[in-house]
Formats: sequence, C-alpha cells, structure tokens
Amino acid sequence: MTMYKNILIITDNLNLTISFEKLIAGTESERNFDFAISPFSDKNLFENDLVQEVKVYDLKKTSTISSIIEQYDLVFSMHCKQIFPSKLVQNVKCINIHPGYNPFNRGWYPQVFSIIHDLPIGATIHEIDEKLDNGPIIDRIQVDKNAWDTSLDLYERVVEAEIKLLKKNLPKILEGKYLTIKPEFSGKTYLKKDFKKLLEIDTSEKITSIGFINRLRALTHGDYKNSYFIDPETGKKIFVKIQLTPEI
Ligand code: 0FX
Repeated sequence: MTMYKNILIITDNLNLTISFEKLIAGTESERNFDFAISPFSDKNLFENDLVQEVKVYDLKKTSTISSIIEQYDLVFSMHCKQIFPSKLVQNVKCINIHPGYNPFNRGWYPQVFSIIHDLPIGATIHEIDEKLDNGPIIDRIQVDKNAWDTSLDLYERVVEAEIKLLKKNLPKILEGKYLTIKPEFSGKTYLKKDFKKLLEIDTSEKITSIGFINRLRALTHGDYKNSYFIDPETGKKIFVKIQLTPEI
C-alpha cells in the first residue's frame, strides 16, 4: 500500500480545479498539494480564484520533468492540455480525470464526438500510460444523453460527473488503495484537428436532416462561435447555432 504525500495537480481548467481544492480542504496537514498550469494558461486568473499559489510547468522541458519526478509521488492531470511525456508517466504515478466515458471518446471534446457518432458519454478517472486517455480505469460513470442536448448541456453534466467521481475516489487514490480495470477495447481517439474539421459547413453536402441537427447541436456550446458557412456574396463566415426545446 502506498500512501501518497506529495501531490501535484496540473491543470488548465479553472472550475474543475476550484472543485478539487474544495475536496482537499482540511487534509493539507497530512499531505502536500501543489497546483500547476501550462504556460499558455492565465496564471492571474487561476491565482485569483484559488487559495493556493500556482506554478507554471512546461512539460516539454526535461528539467521540469526531472524536478516533478523528484518532488512528487502522485500527479493528477485535471484537464491539463499538455501531453505527459513517457519519462514522467514511467517514474511517478499519474492519474487523469477525463471528460469522456473510456474507452469510447478518448481525446478532445468527447461530448462533441459522442453526439456526432452516437456513443456513450460520461467521465473517467484512470492511470495515465503512454497513450492518450488509455490507461487502466479506476472508475467511470455514464451520463444521460438526450436528443435535445447541445454540447454545452452534455458538457455540464460531464463536469458534474467528474466531480462526483473525484469525491468518491479521491480518498482511495490518496491512500493507494484503489483497484483498476483494463479498458475493454482501444476505442477511438479524436484530436483538436478532428474538431476543427467539423466546423465549416459545406453548403452543398447531402446530409440527412437528423445528421445535420446532430452536427449543429454537437457544435452548439454557449457563446463559442463554432460551426459556420461562407456567405458566397460577402465571403464572410456566418456562424450557426441550434436551439432545441423538447415539448413539456
Ligand atoms: O478543459 P476542457 O473541458 O477539456 C479539454 C478536452 O476536451 C479534454 O479531453 C482534455 N483532457 C482536456 C485537457 O482539454 O476544455 P475547454 O475548457 O477548452 O473546453 C470545454 C468545452 O468547450 C469543450 O468540450 C467544447 C467547448 N468548446 C471549447 C472551445 C475552446 C467549443 O465548443 N469551442 C471552442 O472553441
């Protein structure tokens, strides 16, 4: 049994990190928790809303990796947008909180691809190995998916599920007392470029109406300007969103 004492949370997602900080409140006397963000995230934004100070870690630097290995015995990726290099995952226990239901929808924006390809969606906590969102699963939970959900509706449900999973599993993880299961199959991995490919609507594409509705709701996420078509007259991008309202 390993009792983890020096723990690093690397994140680029503020809201999830605020929830995590609340979960560990009161346990700091037994353990040391440090928080770090990627160089492209806004340090002030994180420090304004977190109690703890925040470090900036560039995981491409070998000196950073060596120093993490030296200082910590457990590292969490809390929607960290940098890839964990092999040297890091081979030398420290690394655990990922993934906004998708593994092994379906590995990679980027899982709820988007779950709408497009009609796949289960949820949240997963797993050990990190050398492949993206692939390692042994510690726990996972599915969330409901309705015909009228947009990306944002699903995403909010997924984040809630991630926090629920963390609450349930964090004590076991910190004590090193958790069990894992092997993902049943390797699943599909979607990358940022796959998301970008979905954005431009080809106005001459033949598509079923349900296929088109699904594509639009997969790309409707609050104020984000995602899907668009090019107006042939002005050459301007015209952004498109969809609103779905089920009858009561
Ligand atoms: O932090 P996060 O929710 O998660 C993303 C990946 O989805 C996840 O698989 C990875 N492990 C993690 C490191 O990064 O990403 P976000 O806060 O940038 O975006 C949240 C949602 O917002 C996303 O699921 C879809 C939506 N979105 C985001 C951007 C930037 C859009 O619809 N359009 C956008 O341009």
